Amino acid sequence: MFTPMILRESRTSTTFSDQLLENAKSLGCSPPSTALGDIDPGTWDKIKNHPCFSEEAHHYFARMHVAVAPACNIQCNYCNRKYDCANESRPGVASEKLTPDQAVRKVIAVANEVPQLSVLGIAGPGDACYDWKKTRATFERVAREIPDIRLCISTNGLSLPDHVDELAEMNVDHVTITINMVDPRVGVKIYPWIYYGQRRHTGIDAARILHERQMLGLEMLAERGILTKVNSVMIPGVNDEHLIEVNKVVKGRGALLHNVMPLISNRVHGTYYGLTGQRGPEAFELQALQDRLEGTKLMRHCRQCRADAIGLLGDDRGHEFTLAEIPDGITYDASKRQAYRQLVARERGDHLVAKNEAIRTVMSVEYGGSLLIAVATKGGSRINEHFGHAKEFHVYTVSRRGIKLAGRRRVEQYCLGGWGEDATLDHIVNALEGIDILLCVKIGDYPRKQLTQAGLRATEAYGHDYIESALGALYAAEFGIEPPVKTATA
Ligand code: CLF
Ligand code: SF4
Repeated sequence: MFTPMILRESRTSTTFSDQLLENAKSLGCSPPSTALGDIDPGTWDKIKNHPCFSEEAHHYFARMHVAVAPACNIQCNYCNRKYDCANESRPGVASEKLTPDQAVRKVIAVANEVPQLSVLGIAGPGDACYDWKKTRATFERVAREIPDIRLCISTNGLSLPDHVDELAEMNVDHVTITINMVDPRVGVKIYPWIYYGQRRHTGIDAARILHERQMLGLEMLAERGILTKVNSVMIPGVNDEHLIEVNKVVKGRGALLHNVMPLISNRVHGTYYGLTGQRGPEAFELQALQDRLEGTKLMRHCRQCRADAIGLLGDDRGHEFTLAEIPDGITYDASKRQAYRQLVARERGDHLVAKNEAIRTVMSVEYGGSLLIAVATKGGSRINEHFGHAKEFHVYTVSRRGIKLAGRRRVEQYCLGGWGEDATLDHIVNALEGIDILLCVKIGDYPRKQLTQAGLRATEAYGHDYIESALGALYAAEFGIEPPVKTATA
């Protein structure tokens, strides 16, 4: 048995962590559990607070990036250097570049204000392994100030083998390598040149060297027990089919997770692909490819964040922390982060029980098809966002085989200043194509009607419930059985 919970909805004045603090204070919750599918306890211990390496953790924990590494040693056809590294961040306004000392000040300021912060990542804006001195200095200084923060790095892999031993010494236990090909003949269509061994290489020679260095780096990380995620950019007509082979090869060499991300390509970004009209994949194409990779561990909750992103994935607070506003002599105060972690541990225990119960419910349905359900959430594994405030929807596939995150659909916010825009609503309806049901905490009559006309049902009936509990109850109701017990309800 566990206690019903209420997450208070107050969009304007209450953050998700405030809500969690309020909830946990008023509750007697189950103890936390570390059981998570087929992941061994040692690995779970490393990923349980990492929002990228654990889908479950991303509901509770935040990462921050510091843009200390602007130099890069390769050229990708989807990057034009004016923006952050597109391997780990979408092209946008270029980040505020930081020195290691400035980065440390910023990390302390964020750790004091954002209790969810658990990971410091360096993801460019160039390549963190090539711009190594600044990366190393930043990690060393931050680890001295905040010893329990996890260190994470993202790289194109070319310089990685030179620094694996140092990464191990510094306890960097999460590394991401962007691997878009394992066949240099595919690589030549993605990389016009690389800089390696004091000179520039082009053509098949460049792609071959990059491939060999990426494979070597991957193996070296696996040998040292450093958890590795591989990011691959899906480029239709260039490497989309080839990513099946990439998946096999990287898993065979010890990658823990594979994250297939869509190419973002637009003429205004000035990239080779943008200027030559190379398109990115549609949401359904990405999902179809990910479904073909089912059975291997896939990351499906990536937000393609900027090199200076801060906060929970999908809720960037980077603009709140500009260097000019951070005092010089700032010191670290651990109290908020520690209190938050204790509360999350309790909430997570309850969530796990509710999730397992929901999975049992859907698997007990004798005859039932598959439903694609979109959920509006702002964290905490709950349906706790208004339709009009959502900037994205999490999409789940629910069938008798279980409940799976299928991805997310990014949308423009419908309601701004109390009014909804018709054009925005049209865009949202298009973005939700193929979805059967939408769950949110509130939705107005007009958008509900428009969604219904497009064949999509929206309901507030499960507002504030755990996502999985709602999906389980909904599935059972759709296919005609009563759920055993309704769990966490408002
Ligand atoms: Fe940053 Fe990357 Fe570490 Fe995460 S991001 S360096 S692994 S802490 Fe995460 Fe952002 Fe996706 Fe990257 S959502 S782009 S996967
Ligand atoms: Fe750009 Fe990153 Fe590729 Fe370097 S590795 S060229 S910064 S996308």
